This record gives sequence, C-alpha cells and structure tokens, in this order.
Amino acid sequence: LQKPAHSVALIGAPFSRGQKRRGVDHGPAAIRNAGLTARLSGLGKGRATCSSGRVEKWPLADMTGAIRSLGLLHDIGFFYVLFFSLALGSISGHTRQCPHLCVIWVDAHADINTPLTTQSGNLHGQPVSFLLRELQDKMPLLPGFSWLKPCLSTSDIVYIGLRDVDPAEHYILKNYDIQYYSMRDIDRLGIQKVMERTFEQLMSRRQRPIHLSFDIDAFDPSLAPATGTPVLGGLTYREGMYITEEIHNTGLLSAVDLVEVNPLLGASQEEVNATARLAVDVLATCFGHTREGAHAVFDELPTPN
Ligand code: EXY
Ligand code: MN
Ligand code: MN
Repeated sequence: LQKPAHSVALIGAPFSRGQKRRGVDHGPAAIRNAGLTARLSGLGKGRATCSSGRVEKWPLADMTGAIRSLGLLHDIGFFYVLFFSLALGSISGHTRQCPHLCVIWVDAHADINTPLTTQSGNLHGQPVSFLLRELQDKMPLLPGFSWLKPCLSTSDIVYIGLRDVDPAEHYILKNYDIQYYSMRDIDRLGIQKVMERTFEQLMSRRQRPIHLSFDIDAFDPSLAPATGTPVLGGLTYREGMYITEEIHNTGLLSAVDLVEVNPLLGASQEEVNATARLAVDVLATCFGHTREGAHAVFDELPTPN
C-alpha cells in the first residue's frame, strides 16, 4: 500500500551573517542546481510533493513566524538553510508548531558556546545555547534577540558526529548532561548502535516530531570540502546515509536544516558540486530515497510480447 503523498516546503535562506567567511549565502542555489527538487519530486512517484520558497534575508524573528505558518501548510517542513545561526529561527518556529519536538544535531561542532564563552565571536558557534532553557541564567541580554525564547530542554537534543568541541562547550555538555555521540563513540559503537541509543534517549517516553539539524561539515572534508569549518575524521558517506535512512524510517521527521554548504570555499567546481550533491543525497534520504531502490514504485516487470 503506497504511503500518502507528503508535502514538503523547501526554504532557501541565503543568510551569511554569524561568521566571517563569504559565500555561504550561495548555498541554496548550489543545492538547487544539484537537482534537489527533481530528486525529491521523483521519490515514490508523487509521494513527496515539493513547494519551493526562498527566505530573502528575513530577520531571524520573522523567519520564526514564517516557519510556524509553513508548518500549518505542510506536514513536513523542509528547510535547507545556509547557516546554523538560523537554527534559532527554524527551531523556534518549529517548536511553536510542535512543542514536544526533539532535535538530532549532526555536526562536527556542538554550536553551544554562549556569547560569554565564544572564542571566535561567531554566532554560528552559539545557536544551541540560545535555545536551551537550562542555560538561560548564563545568557546575557543581547540587542535584537528579545524575540527569542528558549524552547528546548537539554534532554530534547542529541548530538552525532562531534569532533571539534571547545572547552566551554565540553563543560556544558558534561555538566548539563547533554547526550552526544562523538566520532570516537561512532568508532567504538558503530552507527547502528548510535542511532538506536539516540532514539531510545529521545523517544523513551513517547514518539515525538524530529527536527534534524544537519551540518554538511559532519562529513569528512574529503566528501564535503566546500564548507567553512572542515574538520578531519568525519562521517563516511555510508554513516551519513544510515543516519538519515534511520531518521526517515521513524516516520517522525518534521523538519530538516541542511547547513554550511559554501560554494566559494571549494578548491574547484568539482569540489563544490560534490559537496552540493552530498547535501542532495542527505536530503533525498531524509525523505525516503533508499540505497536498495525501494523509493520508487515499480508495479511489474515488462514481458516480451
Ligand atoms: N566552536 C567554534 C566557534 O564557536 O567559533 C567553531 C564553530 C563552528 C560552527 C560551525 C557551523 O558548525
Ligand atoms: Mn559544524
Ligand atoms: Mn554547526
């Protein structure tokens, strides 16, 4: 029995503030040009219908409201945003629509510095600290952020792929008991066990909508070179596909941020294309593409007449 068609809203958000390297605002175009819409529309013969939109330099606060209204229109909001500081908008908006959501954060980095612990001053290394209720007494009041209300508890998020964590971030992960699976944990346990434990941690009491924040730098730089903060020893292609296949198979995926594809940082056009194609593979797998070809309905074999 074919699953009902899912409607998916694609939002390209060409923002590039929050870090100093130019180019990340060209990410949505690179992902679109790598064939994203065709890949998603071809899944399961109409199972995933897509509507595309572009967030044109919205202030984060406006984006939150927009995402909430999108959530009303689509059963799966699909955000490919450029930049992790946008998780402030996407997760804030998503929790207004789905208050009990959980977050799976796939990334080489924890992005959980507070404005008082950041060494770089880059916002993209801080978004999670703004979202966590338990950290609010450690957060200064910043101009322009009064709209942002913490909307997650530390038990609502699990990290996968960490391998470049600042000392202050490590302190927060340990002292606030935030669940994470570093690349060392993936080496030790294997990706299947990591996914099992991630779902146990997040779904032990009830099933919940999943917000997936997927930073392309979670992959090894040999696979995703066109990104701003590459770190050696990242996910293999197979581990990345397994993560997104398992998330798809829960049937609970509700929104995806796919971030940090930066076309200006590839050493060649091929490196840019490879990074954008990888982003499309991640997103297509989130919405049902399978390595064994089960994503397209095939009714019967042709027989010679
Ligand atoms: N932890 C470092 C910082 O706070 O600047 C590096 C953050 C990199 C963030 C990228 C998007 O994942
Ligand atoms: Mn990262
Ligand atoms: Mn990140």
